[in-house]
Amino acid sequence: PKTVYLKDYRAPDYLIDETHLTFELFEDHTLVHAQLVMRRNPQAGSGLPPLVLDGQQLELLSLAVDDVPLGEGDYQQDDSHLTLQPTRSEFVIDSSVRIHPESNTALEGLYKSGGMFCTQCEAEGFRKITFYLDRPDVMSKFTTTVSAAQRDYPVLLSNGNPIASGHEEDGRHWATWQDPFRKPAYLFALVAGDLWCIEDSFRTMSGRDVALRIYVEPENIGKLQHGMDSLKKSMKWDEEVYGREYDLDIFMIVAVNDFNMGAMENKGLNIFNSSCVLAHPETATDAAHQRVEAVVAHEYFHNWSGNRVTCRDWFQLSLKEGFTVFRDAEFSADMNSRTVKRIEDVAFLRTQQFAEDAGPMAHPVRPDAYMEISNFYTLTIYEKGAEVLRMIHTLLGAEAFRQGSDLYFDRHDGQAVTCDDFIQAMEDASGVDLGQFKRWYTQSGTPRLVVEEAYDPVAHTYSLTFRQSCPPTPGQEHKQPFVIPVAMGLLDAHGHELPLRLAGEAVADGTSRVLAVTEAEQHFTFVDVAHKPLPSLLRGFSAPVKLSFPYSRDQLMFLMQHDSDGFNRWEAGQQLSVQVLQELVDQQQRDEALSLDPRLIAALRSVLADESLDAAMVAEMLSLPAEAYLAELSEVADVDAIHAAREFARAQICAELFDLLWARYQACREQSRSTPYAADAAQIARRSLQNIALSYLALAGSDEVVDVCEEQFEHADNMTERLAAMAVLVNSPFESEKATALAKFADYFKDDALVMDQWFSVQAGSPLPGGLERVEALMHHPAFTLKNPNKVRALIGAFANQNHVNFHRLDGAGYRFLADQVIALNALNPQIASRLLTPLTRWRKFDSARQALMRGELERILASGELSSDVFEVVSKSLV
Ligand code: B3K
Ligand code: ZN
Repeated sequence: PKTVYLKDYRAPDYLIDETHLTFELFEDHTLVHAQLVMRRNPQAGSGLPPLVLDGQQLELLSLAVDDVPLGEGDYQQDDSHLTLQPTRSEFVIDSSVRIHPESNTALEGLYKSGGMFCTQCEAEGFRKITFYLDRPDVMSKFTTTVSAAQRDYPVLLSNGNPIASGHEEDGRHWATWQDPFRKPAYLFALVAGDLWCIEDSFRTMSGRDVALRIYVEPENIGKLQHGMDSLKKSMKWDEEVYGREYDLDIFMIVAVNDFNMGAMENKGLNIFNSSCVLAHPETATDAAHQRVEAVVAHEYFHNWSGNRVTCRDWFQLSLKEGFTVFRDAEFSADMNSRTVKRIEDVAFLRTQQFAEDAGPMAHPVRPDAYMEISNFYTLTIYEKGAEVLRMIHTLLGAEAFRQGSDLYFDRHDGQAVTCDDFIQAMEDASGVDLGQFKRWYTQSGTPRLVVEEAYDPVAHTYSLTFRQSCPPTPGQEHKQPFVIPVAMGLLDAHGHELPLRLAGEAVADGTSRVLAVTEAEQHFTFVDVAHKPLPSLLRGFSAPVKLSFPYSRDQLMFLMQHDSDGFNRWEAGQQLSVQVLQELVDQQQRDEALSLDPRLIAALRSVLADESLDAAMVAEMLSLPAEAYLAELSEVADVDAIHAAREFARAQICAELFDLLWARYQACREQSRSTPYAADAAQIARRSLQNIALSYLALAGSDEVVDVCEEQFEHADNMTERLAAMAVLVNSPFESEKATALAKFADYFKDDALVMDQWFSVQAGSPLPGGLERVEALMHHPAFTLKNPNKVRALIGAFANQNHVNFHRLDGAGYRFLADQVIALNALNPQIASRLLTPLTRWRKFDSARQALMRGELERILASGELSSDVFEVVSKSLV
């Protein structure tokens, strides 16, 4: 595969003003007729260069230009292009091709999921449907006719509005859809199937009524209400917060079972992985409900940030993805608990994206080269991209940011643009120079920010010195300083916030402010500071950096109690836990008896005892940093020592705080029993406290705890409680209770694919010995198939990503197993194969024995035969 470079970008030679498509769907093939109304792009030079259309795996049946059929000598074809020589600057191309959705296991282009036809075109799937200029800067008006057997495919959908339909005499029927908005081909969608829908409507801010429909296979019709509620909330929020109104008369979502990603924002016809839109209290956890709300919002928000204004090329992917993740995160924060949302997002970013930034696939938010664009739908593009947007929001303030986004949407409506265009709009609206800030788009790696303090008791000044640096990443040895917004405050000995006045300022300006660190080394001096304060730094995680300040454990306990910033209270607890756990890891490595710093217990005791604290915060504070996060923080991750240390700490917490945990558990469970389920913030908070308490209690191993576990498993009216109780049993030594629970669960839910995914995941994640053998056995379970991405993620993905001790077995069997699955999937579904590989790419984090084993498996994959560009790129870059 060859590398594509941003520097090689050229505007398209030709444009496609209109695209008229006809699909004839059959069981053993599909015919696609495309009529493209084309013209020379006046912005791309003079003369008539050859026209090079993209096309892959297409069987060309006929081709004509301006109604004149072309013979074989009139065009050239290779495995991914069709080239011909236009003779006029305006012309019409007609092509007919045969494709095979029924055998498309890559789930890209047109494919079948169960009994329905559906599409996934982003990024480059449309070229597997017809010959086209498959690039986002070619925007066209689409008219689409779909014809299929009426009995099996009563519902025929595409983008835009339905404009005609009819019947043929042979049991077939057809429908024509027209999308009035010009769009790139990656936003094209088609669905045909035996689907039911729920319907609702939304009145927009200008008073138009929009029909809302969510389509699903009939057995899932009862799981759509939460998705619909989420959609209506999203539409309202985008009007209120961004002034963005929906623009078509109809908005549709279709749920499909086989889908590579979460969902896709096709214009007017979003296609969703069923896991991201179906939700019912009895089958979906609170986390799943929140994910549905977030993904529905995300795809809906793309209608402006992505569809009305799209990307010029795929290097600009974060233009739409980072922005839209930032938008959906703010939406979720407004709908639920802002602090808890931020804690979850930061924990995820620091564990996963920081690891990506430190690995062989590290790339900037705007990459400058790729082999396979599908590999660049990454945590860096999405999550770090969202952090970059959040920093702009922080630096500009909410009001100027909104003016900037208004300007961006107005200025570029209907265009395909770049990250620079976005920044320009933000600068023009705010007057703030973001020139240096743009390094966040071009430099990869996670910056380090080392902070030192100095107090002068005579002058009453307090200075903070910031030193930033960024480790080398592939292709980027040296980095220039970033603009790092540090939200901060100063606490006095009573935990009160001090007014903040920097040297040179006439008056103090509030008690929390944002310092912009722009130099490699920079000092900020506060004046009028009567006593030495304690700093609260990087409030709300105001920048995606690794900040270090030499806090003592006592200072961290103080911040846990007194910081006015909820995020930083949690963060202080995490830092305390990290210090304490790292000490245990050291003890374990030296073969010493483990001894837990009692201050951690004391801190958690006061958190647990404080009934006034939000239950969600209590649950978050009780959660020790994940093994993956501890691994990320280590120079060389000792997975066994990390696991032993963390388990030891958990057991101590259970032993020392049993009574408090028990009391809070019982109180929560009692409320669960007496209140009907709702997926609202208060109940979600309560259940998360209840479930984490139960997971600690179970470590006592006593009969009373087994009893409450079984009670919760049997009698809960919702999946959040039932699954948590089952997970606790699965991770316990109570073999017979465990077996009973697993069997009952599987028997009851065997026909519900999404519930069985959870059943697989819980077992795949269990750190008890023998994990690999259990996973291998589950691969033969009748509900498992490699062809369904959700199943692959639930079983293999959960094992390799969440079950560190078993996956990193010293004999390398975990690595060998993963490599075998990657090799099998490479032929079936390259995108899923390549994603599954991620844990092996992190080999540099481990000891030399594991490094050799992991590299060995990467080399085995490389030598295994014909590799997809997806797998080749990741494996070859990982071995460099
Ligand atoms: N834009 C899609 C991404 C699909 C990419 C497939 N390779 C999902 C989203 O971010 O909304
Ligand atoms: Zn997106």
